[in-house]
Amino acid sequence: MMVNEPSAVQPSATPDDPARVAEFEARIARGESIEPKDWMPERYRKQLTRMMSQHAHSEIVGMLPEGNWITRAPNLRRKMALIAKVQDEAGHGLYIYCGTETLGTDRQELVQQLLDGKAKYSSIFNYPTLTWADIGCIGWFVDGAAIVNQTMLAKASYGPYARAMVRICKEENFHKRQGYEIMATLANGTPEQRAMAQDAVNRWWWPSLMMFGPHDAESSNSEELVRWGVKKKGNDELRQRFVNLTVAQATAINLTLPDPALQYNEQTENWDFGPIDWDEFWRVVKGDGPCNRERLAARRDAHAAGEWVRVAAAAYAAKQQRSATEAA
Ligand code: FAQ
Repeated sequence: MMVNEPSAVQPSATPDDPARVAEFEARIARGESIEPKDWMPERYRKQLTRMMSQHAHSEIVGMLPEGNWITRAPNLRRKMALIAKVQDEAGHGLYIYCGTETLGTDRQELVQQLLDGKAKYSSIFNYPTLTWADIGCIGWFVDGAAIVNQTMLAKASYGPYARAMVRICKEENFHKRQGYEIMATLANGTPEQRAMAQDAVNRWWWPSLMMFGPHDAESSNSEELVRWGVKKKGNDELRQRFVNLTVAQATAINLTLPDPALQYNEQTENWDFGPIDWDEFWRVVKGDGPCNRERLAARRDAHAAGEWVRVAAAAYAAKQQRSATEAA
């Protein structure tokens, strides 16, 4: 993330009418879906725009580490699956940008914020994909974590976001399976393939836990987002759910999660895990991760290379408009 400090949404200058806020919160308490034309507090709109645009940017930047391996996939079947996956991520980004537009912010403006290094995207996409096993690990861990997080968001109070999440989660499930299958194949392969799989697990495990965001006590946005039904669970609960699910999956393919403190807790029925390196997390969030600069440079290059398409599309639309006016 090429940004400076965490920028929690600022309170809006003009406070919303308390009676309308109370009515809005009563709707949320009744489990009603908030739709684009409904009244909503300005801060709800801003918080959603912040979170959804970060999510959309993550999907688009998230194409880069995997796209990097399309030409090097080990066989045609793997190549086809990977192309489809990367294409799906582009689709997810587009649904979510469209969802954000329903809140009144143009996609162009959001993309510009990303290109200017002013917008956040998920920390996980600032790590390099060094071997083919990294592609398996992204599907297994990163899509796995995304499913845990987004299954909850599919029940979010804002209708367009929740509906986008339903479809996205279906596709992420397929992505996770293709990743886990790659890992299972490598783990059962030659000693070199096994070592490659274990090395990828060692490098991707902790950054995947960071995807869920800071501990709840440090999470500046959670309290408000949970109150407004956007987040249904806090960061820590979702991270714990991901750990609980993943331990058994690792055991099934004889790979070891790189955490000596990982231990089943009979009382809580959770897998306890060791401390996360939050210094590393914030370094990456603030723009100083292993690939932050490379990722933004790639997005800027892609945007510049696509300029002619935008110009052509605008010229075509203008021509269609002229023809329609002349015919009328
Ligand atoms: N990376 O107060 P909180 C995917 C920031 S999609 C960077 O807890 P919040 C699919 C946070 O923005 C992955 N920054 O924040 C795929 C805030 O800063 P701000 C993306 C992070 O919003 C797979 C500050 O820290 N998924 O993987 C991160 O309540 C494979 C304080 O944090 C989503 O975006 C982080 N990991 O909770 C694609 C899901 N964590 O804005 C391609 C939707 C926190 O105040 C290939 N988003 N920060 O300046 C969410 O669920 C939430 O936004 C959280 C963060 C949970 C990410």
